[in-house]
Amino acid sequence: MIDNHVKDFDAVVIGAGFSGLYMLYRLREAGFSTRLIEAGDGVGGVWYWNRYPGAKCDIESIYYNYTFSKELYQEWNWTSKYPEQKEILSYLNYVADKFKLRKDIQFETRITAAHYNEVSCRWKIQMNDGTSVTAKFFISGVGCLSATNIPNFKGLESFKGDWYHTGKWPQEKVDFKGKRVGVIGNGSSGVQAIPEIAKEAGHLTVFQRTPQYTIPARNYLYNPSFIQQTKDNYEEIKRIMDGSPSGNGLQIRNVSVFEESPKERTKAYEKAWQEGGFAFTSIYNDLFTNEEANKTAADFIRVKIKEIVNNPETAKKLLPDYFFGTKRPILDTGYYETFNRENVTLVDVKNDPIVEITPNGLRTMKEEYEMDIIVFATGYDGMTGPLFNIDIRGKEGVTLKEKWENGAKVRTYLGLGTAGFPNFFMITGPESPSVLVNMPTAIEQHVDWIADCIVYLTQNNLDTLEPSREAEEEWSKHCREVAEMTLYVKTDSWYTGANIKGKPRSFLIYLGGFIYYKQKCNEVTASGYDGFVLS
Ligand code: N01
Repeated sequence: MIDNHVKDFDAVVIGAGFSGLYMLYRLREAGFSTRLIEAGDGVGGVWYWNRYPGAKCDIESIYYNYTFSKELYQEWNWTSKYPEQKEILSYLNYVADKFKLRKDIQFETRITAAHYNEVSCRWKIQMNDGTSVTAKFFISGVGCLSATNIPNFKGLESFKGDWYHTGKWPQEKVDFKGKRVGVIGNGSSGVQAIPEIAKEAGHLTVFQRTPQYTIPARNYLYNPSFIQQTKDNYEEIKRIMDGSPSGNGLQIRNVSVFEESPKERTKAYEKAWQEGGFAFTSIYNDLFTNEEANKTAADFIRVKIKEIVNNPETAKKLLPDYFFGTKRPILDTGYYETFNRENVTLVDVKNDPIVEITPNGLRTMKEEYEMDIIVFATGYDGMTGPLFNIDIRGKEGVTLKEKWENGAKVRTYLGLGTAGFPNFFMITGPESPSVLVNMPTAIEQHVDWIADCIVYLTQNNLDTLEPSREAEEEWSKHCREVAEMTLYVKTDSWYTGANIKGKPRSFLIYLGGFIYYKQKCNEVTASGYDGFVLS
């Protein structure tokens, strides 16, 4: 039970996902009084909210976990290569229990505002229940993908059936049996949910705006002896995660597409396709920087789609034409095959846009579809969305939204902090490698950096730390320059903010590589926080 009488802390952390739980653990171990505030009634973050059918992780489970505790790594047994949402949620509950974290977590409470007081050098944090607390350090673990995007379709309130967003799925099972179901959206969430819903629904209509490239996951159950091996090789697993550019053991083969003949390429793509997983994205080193190189992988997948999908008209609608991998690559279990089912229809809403939700379903320009349930797999206002949902104000009462010009001019130093907001830290914030690295790896690195920084400030009797304007200008410029060298910026996606109507377009994920990024963070620490202003 939390003690509601305590109103002042060394640190307040938002969100009980991978980030917040480890942040709480590190700060408590270092002796700081810490309160973690969580909107849900349990721990888990995205894995608490994303309970939709088929939800699972697309990173191998032996890498999709914390490595800070050898004991924890020895105790936990993953059952399959790609862990299901339920299993990850159990893992995070296990972590919360093992390290007795719950006593410092205030559940079912949402932080609405956090204002910095320049006189006291403390943050005042306001909650939706009307209460407030103060803290020297204010740390965001809100995640990159927690602000759901429900497109503003006319008439949603008139719909007589049930509707759900994949990222706010109810705890109880949704019964699709015999129902007419519509799924809007086919990103990672839609591609996972669609095959599962199709198995149960009377009829499923998929409303697709942009076709997607997806690669078979080919998930399988782990052999217990394999899991024992990973435990015996804990140090090696840690080293692999630390030393790989994406923090998940995947190494990009240092070979250009053009160094191999078309025949060799097809063989390499086919081998990776049969193996399943993201190995497909790591076969060549220029897939995401060279348009012609990219086209070879895209063409391979387009051929696969035509082979898998029986109806040529449906297959044609499913063929993507953007650069492969510039929207997040997806792993699937029977996605394209689902469109061979008699109870599944595909509607191309780029050519026949959704006009409105009606009491009985949904109307496109050309047709009306009757439905009992609508599933919004329409994604998130990524990166800045969760931060802008809180009224965060730094020096002189300037809001984060104002400083970042509503997203048009985001400026951070290493994605960890932003000038004018002293003692405010972001775990996997904008302009850090975040979602393009295995999240638990990126999170552990950020949390360790932040915890070490707070210890340093305390040991040196310092009150505040914030990035200098020059350092953040330089870092943001570097982030933009690296992104411009890739094909990512050429595609409309949530990475670029193009998925949200009116959102300024910017690429807020650092693409210079996790290894270089970590080195840079370590150098900053070693230099006594070069690029930060300390007082
Ligand atoms: O969201 P998305 P997501 N009318 O933005 C469509 C992570 N994740 O929840 O492409 C019609 O990718 C939109 O169409 P378009 C992962 O990082 C991981 O699926 O914009 N359609 C698109 O098809 C992922 O990238 C895991 O044209 C509309 C879909 O909705 C991220 O979360 C699992 C529309 C949204 O796709 C987000 O994935 C799940 C409209 N008005 C999520 N608005 C794993 O670990 C949007 N769409 C496996």
